[in-house]
Amino acid sequence: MVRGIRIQVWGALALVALSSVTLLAQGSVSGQVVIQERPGDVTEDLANVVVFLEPVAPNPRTTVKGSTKATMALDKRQFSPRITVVMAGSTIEFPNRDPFSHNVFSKANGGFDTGVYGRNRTKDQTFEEPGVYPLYCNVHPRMTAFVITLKTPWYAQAGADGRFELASVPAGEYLMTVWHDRATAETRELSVPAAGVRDLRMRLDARGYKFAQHKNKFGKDYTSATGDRY
Ligand SMILES: [Cu+2]
Repeated sequence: MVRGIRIQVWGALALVALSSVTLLAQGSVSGQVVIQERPGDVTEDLANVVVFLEPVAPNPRTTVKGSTKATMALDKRQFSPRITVVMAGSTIEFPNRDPFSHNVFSKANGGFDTGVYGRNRTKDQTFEEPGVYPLYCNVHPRMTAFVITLKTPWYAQAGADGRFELASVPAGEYLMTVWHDRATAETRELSVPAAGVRDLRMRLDARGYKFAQHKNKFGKDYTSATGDRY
């Protein structure tokens, strides 16, 4: 009986040791992104920054399959949140919380169109292909949002101060991409040791950004008839 307990204790200790080793091999990757603006412009949308790591050579330890569910509400004539990052294969719900009708469509990666739907109704869409999907509403020209679908689980959105942290990244070689809707994405190689990487400094250039009104789902300009009268 005593011997049995001892074996259990040793077994538990071995488990603790094993999980410590596993934990040691996964560090966090953190840093801060700044956006270079035209003179006099102040960055107010740093929380739109998305950072993700893709393993250079996928192996069983860095190949993770997963899909998640996320919600982007249609609320006060806006998508909320405005940017959502998920793994490819994930489904996003678009509940309409306004007392009038909305629509969600995208032309990217094959595109989709939920049709127009009213208050308290919801539609969902599964995003199979990895990529960036600009989302629009065919009723309200100012409603814009982005869904980013990835093949990697190592991604994060920055805070309002541009700081980001990706937790539990297995040690290895990665391509690190920093994305923002007003800038050209930057990609660099990143070697992640078991202890992780801290204080990365990344800079994006938004000086070339120019707002352009997108077309409606028919590829035409929005007119007042399909504009804000709903
Ligand atoms: Cu709308």
